[in-house]
Amino acid sequence: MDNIAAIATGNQYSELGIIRLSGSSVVSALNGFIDVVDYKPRMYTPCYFTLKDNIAYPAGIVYFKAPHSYTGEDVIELHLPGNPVLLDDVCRELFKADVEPAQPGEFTKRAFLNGKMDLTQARSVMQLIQSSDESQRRHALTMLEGDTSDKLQKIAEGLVSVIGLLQASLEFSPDEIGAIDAQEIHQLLKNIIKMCQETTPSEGSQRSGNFTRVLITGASNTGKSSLFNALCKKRRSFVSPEPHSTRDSIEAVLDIGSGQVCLVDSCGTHLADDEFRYGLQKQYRNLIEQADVAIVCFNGSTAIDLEQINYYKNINLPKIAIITHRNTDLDLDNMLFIDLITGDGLGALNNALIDIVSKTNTASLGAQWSKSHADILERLEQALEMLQNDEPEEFAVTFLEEAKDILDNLRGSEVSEDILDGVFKRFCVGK
Ligand SMILES: Nc1nc2c(ncn2[C@@H]2O[C@H](COP(=O)(O)OP(=O)(O)OP(=O)(O)O)[C@@H](O)[C@H]2O)c(=O)[nH]1
Ligand SMILES: [Mg+2]
Repeated sequence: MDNIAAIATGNQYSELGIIRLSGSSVVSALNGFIDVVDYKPRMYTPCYFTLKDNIAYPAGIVYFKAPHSYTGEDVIELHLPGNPVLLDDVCRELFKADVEPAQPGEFTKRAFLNGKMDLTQARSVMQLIQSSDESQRRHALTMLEGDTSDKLQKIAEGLVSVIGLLQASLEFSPDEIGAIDAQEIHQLLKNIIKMCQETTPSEGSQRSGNFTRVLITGASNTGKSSLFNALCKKRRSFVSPEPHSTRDSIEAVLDIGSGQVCLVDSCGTHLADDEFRYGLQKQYRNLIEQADVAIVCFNGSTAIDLEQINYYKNINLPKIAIITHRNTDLDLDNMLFIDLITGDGLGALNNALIDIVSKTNTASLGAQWSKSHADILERLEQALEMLQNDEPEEFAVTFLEEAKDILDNLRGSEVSEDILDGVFKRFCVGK
């Protein structure tokens, strides 16, 4: 595959910045830039990186030779001083050579395609990058370590053997294959159900419902609750000119025409300068973690500071910016003006929502995992009940095959490009 590169360490000033490259010819792609050629895999090699201005920056490289790397391809980590401007310049120069900018999640996608991890683990990488609270981080880590993947693998294997046994008993007479003990099949299925129950999704990953979650967020007093009420056509959320009037989030199922979404009104985003605000901020982080789409409100009648603008830019979700109160000359991606007193602009927002939701791969990892887990368990229990009640085995096989399909989809054993892209596009670039 083509060479790709991205800044792996984020856009902040720090002692060290890392650009990660992956591809079949990253070694030669770096040749003109660094002053070392003979470096050993998995060793840190100090070097100088020369930009077009002929300034040689102190650098270092760590080379991971294929297939012993994160992506399974040749990977080079280029260590440089952690200055975002310098890192951007270096990337720009690399992109003029034989290197393409990495798409969000592309490193992990390549790892998946090269058999370095299964889809459950890849999704966990995404959740780990996005996780803000400790229980979510632990959940992501357990899956990443392959613990859950191993269990899912065992469940899948168990299912294949039970389905195989049942199909054999349907297709062949006992004279041909010997009698298959019904009790043995029941016991096998009970073991699978027990294994499945033991892989219950952790609390941190659960959330209500399985609709696309549209979170209304933004600073205090920007009209979030007014917008929530206007969209719901009901006075559900408390509106007041006082800041911080919304504290607990409020949810409503909303029909946007193309389907239903779960709309969430939330507390304002605040700097954590006291315990009360810290509590709200923590709550908000959980909400954004669970959201699939963000509507970010800005109050056009007051000065919109850089913090709010950066907040919008940094949200790693499909998003819409809404200017309330009064239009401004602010220029953000996907921006709409809405007058919540007259209702002007609500139709345009509804259309924008239909558009963005149709492109969103709805369920976040937690929701998808919770839902799939419940669906699998339900089908396994139904199949067991049928077998125990001596109902026709064909029906039990149908339920077991459905459970297997859901499991395969979750593990990525049989996944289409579309689903893959949906999963990987929500990573940040550099992972
Ligand atoms: N003129 C005008 N006033 C608005 C508009 N939207 C909201 N308001 C008023 O702005 C004030 C704050 O609105 P809220 O909807 O409570 O704002 P919020 O973002 O939910 O605020 P918090 O929950 O406190 O963070 C209320 O007095 C609203 O009536 C608008 O588009 N135009
Ligand atoms: Mg409010």
